[in-house]
Amino acid sequence: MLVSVPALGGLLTTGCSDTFRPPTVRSGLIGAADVLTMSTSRWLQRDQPLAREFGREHIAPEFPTWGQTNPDDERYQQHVSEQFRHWALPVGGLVQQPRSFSLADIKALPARTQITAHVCEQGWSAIAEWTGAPLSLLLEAAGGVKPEARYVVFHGVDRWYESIDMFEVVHPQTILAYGLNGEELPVGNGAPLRLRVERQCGYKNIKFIQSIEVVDSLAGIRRGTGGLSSDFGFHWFGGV
Ligand SMILES: Nc1nc2c(c(=O)[nH]1)N[C@H]1C(S)=C(S)[C@@H](COP(=O)(O)O)O[C@H]1N2
Ligand SMILES: [Mo]
Repeated sequence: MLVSVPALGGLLTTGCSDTFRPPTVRSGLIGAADVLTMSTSRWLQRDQPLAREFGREHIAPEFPTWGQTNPDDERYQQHVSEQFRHWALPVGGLVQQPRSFSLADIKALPARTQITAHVCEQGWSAIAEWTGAPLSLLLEAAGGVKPEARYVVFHGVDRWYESIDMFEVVHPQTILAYGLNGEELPVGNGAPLRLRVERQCGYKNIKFIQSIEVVDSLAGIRRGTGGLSSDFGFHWFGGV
């Protein structure tokens, strides 16, 4: 019985592109929910609407710092003390021209500022203003992605890792943020660079990004589900 339920979910999305299907599905009933949640969200979002943006008056007086707030890593602490002047972000894998970006390179890309609600799966939410470079523009600056590219994987200094698919990558609000509420992104919130992926829960918004890798499959990333949280049982698709 339990086997047939995910099979039903699979059937519903058979013939649709990967956009509607999670790369991995948990077992049992919850697996059926994984497929239905993602396929339904993606159907509703098929025209890539923006997540709700708010007015300045809704910004929370203090945006929380949560999870890892100051990685205990010697090189990272060195970068903090140098205000990230010598920090660089390698972008590799399935891009036409793998390269590194300094923080100044990233800030030189056309910026996007958005006031959005962050929704943590652990029961809190807060509205803040984020400024950063659209991920799609960064990938373009690396020559664009190769035709077989399907996911972008982010690695954090604290060994956190996450991935998103191309549907999320091309969304205009998917940015690599270096600014929070008009200031430099604080260490507690992931300095110098963190992902904002506004249609997904807190855990997908990886902080302390230290490298980016474009891949055709998530199977080779640690335990194979594409993220630290999903490797430990969360749904890879963290749709809000
Ligand atoms: N590298 C890294 N990224 C992370 C985390 C973390 O512990 N390490 N925690 C996640 C979770 S669960 C949430 S809710 C947000 C918290 O972001 P904040 O500290 O800016 O509030 O970051 C996410 N990204
Ligand atoms: Mo979270």
